[in-house]
Amino acid sequence: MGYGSLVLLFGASLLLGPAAWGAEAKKAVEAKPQAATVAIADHNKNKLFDNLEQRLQAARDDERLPVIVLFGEADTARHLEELKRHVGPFSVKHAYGALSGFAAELTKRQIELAAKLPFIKQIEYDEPVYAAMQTASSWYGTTKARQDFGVDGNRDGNPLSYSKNDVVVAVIDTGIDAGHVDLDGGKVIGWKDFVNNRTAPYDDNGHGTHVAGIIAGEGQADSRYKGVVPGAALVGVKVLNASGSGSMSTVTAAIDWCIQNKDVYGIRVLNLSLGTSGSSDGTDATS
Ligand SMILES: [Ca+2]
Ligand SMILES: [Ca+2]
Ligand SMILES: [Ca+2]
Repeated sequence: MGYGSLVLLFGASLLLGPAAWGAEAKKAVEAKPQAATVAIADHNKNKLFDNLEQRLQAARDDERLPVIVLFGEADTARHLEELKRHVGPFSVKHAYGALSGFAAELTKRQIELAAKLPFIKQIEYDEPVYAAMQTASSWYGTTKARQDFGVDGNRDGNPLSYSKNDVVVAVIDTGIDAGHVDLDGGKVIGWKDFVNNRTAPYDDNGHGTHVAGIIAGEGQADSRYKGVVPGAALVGVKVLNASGSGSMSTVTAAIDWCIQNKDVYGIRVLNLSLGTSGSSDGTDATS
């Protein structure tokens, strides 16, 4: 999955306004991925994605590789038990719920055995992902939408308070600093931390806070940097660590969590300002 395809798949571009480049954003951009290599797709339809097959060729039989496995039918728990009976034990990193599948480190031998089982749909290499910065400007139409139609994200009647009845955007990133002057006052109405399992919102990198500010910043620190929809509420989902990096399986776990908690927080939009090397054809687990 390339950076561009993430934006298209999740509609993130609609919410990314003019970039305010700060030290935090620069720090994140320094961690950008290398040039694209192998496609994130299964061209020869043998259930093994190209990015995984390339690594399998170079791996020893007992070497462990991080993978994302999808099942053909629902019920992750039942298929996981069935798979372990066939290929032997392994520890699960993420078991998905809205999606039928999981992420884990499997040996080359386990992967090759799994690919032959009928209930396995596909196996992908779990690509590392990196924070990225969007340079969208007014030609995305965000300024015009606000001016012409009064689109500001507030939908619960009070532009100064935030609830699940406002437009709610889940920011899947490094976290959100909910004490920032432009993001405080209860704007962050939900939080999930897939990196350190902390229960209160924080951001140990700065990229997620920067992105959250572009989406929904109140503009109190500097009115020139008011967000695209200052009345929107946010849900922070931390998938990238303090260095701004993570893995595709964790991004997928975050999307899975957002879908399962969509009604709890009124989530309407997912924002993923991150990318990886390689381009997907839309059949990978994250898509
Ligand atoms: Ca293949
Ligand atoms: Ca409101
Ligand atoms: Ca404020």
